[in-house]
Amino acid sequence: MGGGEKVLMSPALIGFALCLLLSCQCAFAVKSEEFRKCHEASFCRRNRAKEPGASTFALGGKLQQAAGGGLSGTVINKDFPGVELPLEISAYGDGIVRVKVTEVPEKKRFEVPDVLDEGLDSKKSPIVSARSSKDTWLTLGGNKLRILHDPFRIDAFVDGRPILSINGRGLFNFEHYREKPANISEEESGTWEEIFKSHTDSKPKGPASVAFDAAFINAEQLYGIPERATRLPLKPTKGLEGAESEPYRLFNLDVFEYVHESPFGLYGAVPMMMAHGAQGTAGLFFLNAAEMFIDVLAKAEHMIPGLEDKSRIDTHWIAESGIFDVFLLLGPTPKNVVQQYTTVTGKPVMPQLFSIAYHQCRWNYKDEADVNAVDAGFDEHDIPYDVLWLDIEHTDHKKYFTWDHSLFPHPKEMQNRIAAKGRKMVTIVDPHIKRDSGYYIHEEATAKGYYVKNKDGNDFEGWCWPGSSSYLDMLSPEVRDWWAEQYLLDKYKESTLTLYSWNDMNEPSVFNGPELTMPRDNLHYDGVEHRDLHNLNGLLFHKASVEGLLKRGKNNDRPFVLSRAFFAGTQRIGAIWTGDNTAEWTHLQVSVPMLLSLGVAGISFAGADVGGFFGNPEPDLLTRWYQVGAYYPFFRGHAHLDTKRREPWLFGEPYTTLIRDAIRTRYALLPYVYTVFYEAHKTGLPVMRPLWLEYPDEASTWALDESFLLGSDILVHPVVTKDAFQVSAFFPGKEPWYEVRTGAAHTGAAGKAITLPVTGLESFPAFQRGGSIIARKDRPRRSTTQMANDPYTLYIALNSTGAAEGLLYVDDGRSFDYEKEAYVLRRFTFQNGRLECSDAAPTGESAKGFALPNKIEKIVVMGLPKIAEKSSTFRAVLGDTDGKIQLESAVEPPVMGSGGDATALVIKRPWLSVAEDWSVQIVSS
Ligand code: NBV
Repeated sequence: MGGGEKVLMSPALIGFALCLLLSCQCAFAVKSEEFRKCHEASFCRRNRAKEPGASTFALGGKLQQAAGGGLSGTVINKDFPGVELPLEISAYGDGIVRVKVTEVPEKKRFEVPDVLDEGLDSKKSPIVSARSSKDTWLTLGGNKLRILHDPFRIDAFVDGRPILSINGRGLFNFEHYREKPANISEEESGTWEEIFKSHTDSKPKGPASVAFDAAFINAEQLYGIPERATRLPLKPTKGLEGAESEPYRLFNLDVFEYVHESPFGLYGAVPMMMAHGAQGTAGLFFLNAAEMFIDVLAKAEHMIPGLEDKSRIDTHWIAESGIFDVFLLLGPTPKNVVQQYTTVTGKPVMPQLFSIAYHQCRWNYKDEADVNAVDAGFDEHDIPYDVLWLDIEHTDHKKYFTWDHSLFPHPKEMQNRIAAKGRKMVTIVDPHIKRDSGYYIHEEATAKGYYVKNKDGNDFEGWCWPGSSSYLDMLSPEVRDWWAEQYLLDKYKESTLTLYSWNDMNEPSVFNGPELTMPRDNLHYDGVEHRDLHNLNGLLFHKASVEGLLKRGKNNDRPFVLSRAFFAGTQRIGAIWTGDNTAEWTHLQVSVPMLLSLGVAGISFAGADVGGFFGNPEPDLLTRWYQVGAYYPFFRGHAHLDTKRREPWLFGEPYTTLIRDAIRTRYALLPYVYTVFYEAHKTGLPVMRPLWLEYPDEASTWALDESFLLGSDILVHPVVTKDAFQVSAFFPGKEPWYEVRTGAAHTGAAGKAITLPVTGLESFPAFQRGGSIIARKDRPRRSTTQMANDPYTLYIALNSTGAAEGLLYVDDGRSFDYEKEAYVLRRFTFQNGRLECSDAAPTGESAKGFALPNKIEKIVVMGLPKIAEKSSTFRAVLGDTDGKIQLESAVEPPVMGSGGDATALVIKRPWLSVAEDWSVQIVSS
């Protein structure tokens, strides 16, 4: 037990009770009183109650040029003479500024490791500064920063316009470590010991909070700070007429049966916010992994001197401990902000192709016969899938890296059988280690002292699935390295190279811990308290597992590990999902804003359990979920142990056909989705995007979060209500959008949404942008492996000038060879009836060691003017560089699409090679 806990029941009893509670299909949802509110956390209470102007902090002296670029100085607290807090200001180009305030190194204040991109330091740029008696001005290219000396305040200006002000309201607070007073006054209650429910937090270091206000000048909407099940635009929590609501909370927790509309923090945390309005976009990233509360204010009541006339949205950030380490992201566009943020925390991984295809999961596929039957079921029903998952019941008594041989007597043969069909498997590996003297992982971890300690320095014991458990201390690089080795084929017995991994419960979930997690006074590597790193815990575990697959990967495979907990920077490590949702329409609805918010905060490779984890979806809900899920970046069906079986063919017709169509649509679009992932990997732009990210000037998009874009070229207006007969659809931009299923064209209506009919369950509104060219693979197959050599179909969606353009990225779909330029990036352009295919790889880079044999089997041109004369003949003429005709292909005349005006011209079997340069002219005669 954590030493600080008051034991009311024996751990065994608590564990048993909790296991029962958690594994049963309970009729009630999350109990909000189980989770700490701001007023129950003394650090939040203290800071939230502060009146504007309360800050007693000032700049200590002159800012100096620091070694390696940037400036350094000190910040002082006028209430505590003698306490000097080192200050560092760095710039990375002209769009990113880092302001860091900490304590002297001897105080060992925790600074979050493993989040910043490794190359960030090398991007530091010099700062020119000019000082007056009141302030110091810093110039960063066209942008400026003003540091006010007293009170300490930072204002950022882009092209002369103020966009962000830190401590303008005077709420900056940095509680330095101090001696424990002999008597604790009532005012200080909760600062040196704090009780929540039956748990006592010993708080040996006392008050250590870090807080500040940030004003986003001229912003209209705020987004970000995932993860919570709520709308994308952040609603105000304070300054509202009537009652205040809870501030947003960032504290990674295993929230049992979360509800669909709640500001509660869920399994992961990214302390990054983006503000957008007519004058531009700005962002803020607070690198701090402690528990955090954030208020968004409805009204700007307190004037900021010098910015009195500016409209703004105020926010107040309050962290329990750590340091002030804030990155200002100066935009000025939403895309710039995401790019700046991912310059700081790293670009998303490039996934293996199989991992963005369809995954079939369930808690649990019971045994080998079940695995074989499910695998065969997909083939019998002609439904593609790539990965079959095994949940905790596959292990020997929840000892991860082992097999329950009574259920899975031949794990290797099973994996190989699945692999022979070109598919993969995933097994779950949770972070709680069963305290069982016969379990090699536990024995070694104990002997080597690798467990997180309780406040008294003994191995922490908590309760989780295996019963009494301990937790590896992933803050220690040595422990991570050791953990990674457990994935080696000779360590993880009966595993194979086609087995990948899944880390659940890594918040960490501790059934008998405070708020179902680890006591804050537990101790990690180098004496770091759990409170300091809590939100980083999941990332560290995820990272160690990924390192395991890298160590194992003799064949140079890109790793794939799905994690439930995450933090800023997780995008560099792998995929995440939104945890235990419920089979209800509201959960299908909220999955979209949840994933959009993650993308805004850099985490693209994410999905929600298709079908809903708890409960039994009606067949129409399941069908709709597949239709939406086919456009999630990560696409996996999953279900709770106690739910009815729901493999895609179990509901009969028309559902099997409709689910098959949805999954096949995803497979057909994979070349495009993979290209979008490549763009994300290079630029940081999310795979799934809110409309305003692509159309920032269209104010009507700023609050939209039901519709979304996949990349820039596919727009989805998902159907997320029962028996829907229409959806409200906003078409951004001025160009037409073509329905993916029918080719019917729609155009925006001057900033207004239009009503689109939904004719039945088969009708699902997804559109291709006019002006884009998308390469698809339309032949239905069993899995991505069988699609490798399939030919492409080009879908050319013309804009109003009859032009279109698109990219196609291809590599081996599997290895890191693409980093050595073994890839192909092709550009397709269409203008004046001429389609051209050319190289789009940066100069000097091209397919080194990667040959792309695939041909184009069909070209569909949408949006040509209606041809009255069906008898007109068309020819597609392929000329070589000298203009000689190489090939002539018959062309089907434009056919009417079901939208009335839509026309599509189809060039059949041109058999053009994607890897070669060519052009085709469409000629009518
Ligand atoms: O491992 C069992 C489940 C898993 O299926 C689910 O996806 C996780 O989010 N796990 C949670 C623990 C049980 C939750 C009730």
